[in-house]
Amino acid sequence: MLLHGPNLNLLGEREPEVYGTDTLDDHVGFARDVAERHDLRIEAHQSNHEGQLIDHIHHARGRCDAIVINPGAFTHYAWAIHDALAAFEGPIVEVHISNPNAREPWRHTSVIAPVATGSIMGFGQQGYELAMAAVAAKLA
Ligand code: CA2
Repeated sequence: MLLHGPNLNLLGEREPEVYGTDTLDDHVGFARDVAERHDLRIEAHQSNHEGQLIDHIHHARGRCDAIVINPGAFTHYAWAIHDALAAFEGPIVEVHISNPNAREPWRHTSVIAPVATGSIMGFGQQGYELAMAAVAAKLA
């Protein structure tokens, strides 16, 4: 399952210097192509609502092999997403298009990282490619 959090539906519309010009559909399409090369299929969701993301995570349990998640700004304070991910049994990869550690101090904390198998940040769209390769390697 590939999950995107709040405001990521606006990618490509603002702040191209931080997030590039690709839209969310571009990133998801790219991730799908890469996943197929690893013999993986993607179910993708984006939501601006914490509870809806949590519902998606619950629905992934027992059904999806791995979760790749860009939680948007929920990364920095959404402990309920942390708890939901902690109840997921497979690999979890946290992805960020920008490098939050190189930005404002409030972005330096991730409450997702402690329950992720690993985190990939700062590589733009390539982060999704790295995430799919990491999932494939973990599942192999
Ligand atoms: O770098 C990332 O992928 C982030 O998860 C993006 C989040 C940000 O809060 C995280 O700290 C890092 C925010 C995405 C907001 O994206 C927009 C794109 C265009 C217009 C408005 C917002």
